[in-house]
Amino acid sequence: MFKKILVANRGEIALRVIRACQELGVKTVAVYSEADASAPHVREADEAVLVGPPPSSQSYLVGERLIEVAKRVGAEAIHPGYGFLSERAWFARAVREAGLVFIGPPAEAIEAMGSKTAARQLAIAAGVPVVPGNTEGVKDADEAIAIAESYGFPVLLKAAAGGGGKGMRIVRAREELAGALESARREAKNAFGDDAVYLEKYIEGPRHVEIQVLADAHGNVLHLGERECSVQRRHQKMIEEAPSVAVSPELRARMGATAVAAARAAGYVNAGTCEFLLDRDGQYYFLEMNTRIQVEHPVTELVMGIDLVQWQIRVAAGEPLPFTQKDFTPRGWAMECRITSEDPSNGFLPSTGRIEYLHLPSGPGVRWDGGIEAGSEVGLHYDPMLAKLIVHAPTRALAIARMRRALHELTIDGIETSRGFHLRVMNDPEFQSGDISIQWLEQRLSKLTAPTADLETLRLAAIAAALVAHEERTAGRSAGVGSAGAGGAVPVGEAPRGGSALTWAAVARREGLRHS
Ligand code: MV4
Repeated sequence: MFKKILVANRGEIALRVIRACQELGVKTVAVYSEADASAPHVREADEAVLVGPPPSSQSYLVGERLIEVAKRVGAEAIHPGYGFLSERAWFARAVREAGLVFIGPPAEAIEAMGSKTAARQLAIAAGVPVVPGNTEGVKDADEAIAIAESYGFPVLLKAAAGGGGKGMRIVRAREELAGALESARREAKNAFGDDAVYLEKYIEGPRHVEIQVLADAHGNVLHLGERECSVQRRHQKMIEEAPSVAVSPELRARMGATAVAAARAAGYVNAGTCEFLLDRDGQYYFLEMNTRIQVEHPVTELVMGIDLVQWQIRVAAGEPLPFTQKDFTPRGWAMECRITSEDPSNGFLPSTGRIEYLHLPSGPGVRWDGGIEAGSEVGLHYDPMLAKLIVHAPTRALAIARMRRALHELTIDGIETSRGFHLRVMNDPEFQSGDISIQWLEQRLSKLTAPTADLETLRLAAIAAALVAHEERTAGRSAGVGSAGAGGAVPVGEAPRGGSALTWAAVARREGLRHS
């Protein structure tokens, strides 16, 4: 096992890696920008090195400097987390050439999956189902029209170098193709420096289901089931769960075997994820492979009972996986809400400021993977994701009830966050039914972000809430809001149906007493 690892990231994932290392008895070295001098990941690591000014292009993305730091402090390996340098093949290669271990897949596997057209070719060769489409960039509009007409409209133009939805255009009729091709090329060129665009049949209303894979350097490749990631907005996932209501044990086994075949074809080692579209008929199509640990990995950890980040480190150190495929059957239901510094009532505008007060949820089945604390300054230099709230329960209905309870326990003062939005999703009957697709959130957004009451009603509620809280404080006893008839008691062991489990009065009481 390594003695010391450099953590080339910040925020919650840097802390997540540090925690894994602490449990493995591995020393950690944090790196940080000037904006992060007092960040929790800096304090929790055994050592920390300043690597540059706030912009990530001058700090967390300067690979050569991070490698230099790793060598200077005597680290043997670098964990890149997600984002930043995690999927840059040149960085994985530079780390290896410096005589260090990159805790992730080989540079060649990152490269093989980095180009979407190359990944499609590799998948097809491995017998992995992909969406009907071509596997090379289209020459011109005439060729695109000919290909599109062979599958039928609608089709989707995609950037060959792409990912994350950039350079994508839905084309519903032949007249639109030439214009869409031109704008997709322009966007792809700007985003990736490569204007190659190819074409796929457009799948309407699918789910986004991904399979976690884990591979060691001894030829063992296993899958850890699926994550349902359909609840997303503009290609940003908001809520993830494991398992998926749409995946039976039989489908899980088939999709899992497909993901393992794709990983083997790429020479994959370490943790990775195969993304699929799952259509309404239960057909699935490989989209791409993410060659990193993902934000949503905790839901898999909870239902499979394994620490994925520790296993990333162990397989990077050469340990063989001691598991067989039979060891991985999901137990219960896990759900994750991404807590972001965005204002849902204002078009998800990023919110900045100081976290004045922070109260974290806890209790049975609750996990908080965060990178913030009271006093943290939230700026615009980095991703707005502050933390992840993850729950685990026996069933999906109980996981939703537990998430609702945990979201009610959470207080973040000083900035706007996605907390209230998540509460409304948990209370949404369509979300509760599980009948969702990748379009669901955007179609439902106006209902989920509409003001709940007019301003005058809110003002009166706030005054009433302050009075209730004051009354209880000065009376020096618990009035028990429930006994006054305003509380929302929930029968033990039951998932509350519809509506909110906690009324304004109960919330006021908790908040009022918490701050006193
Ligand atoms: C698709 C698709 C429908 N049909 N491909 C979006 C980003 C990239 N990972 C692939 N994406 C899609 N590819 C075909 N042939 C719909 C999407 C898509 C999507 C996929 C996963 C999660 C969210 C999405 C949101 C919009 C579109």
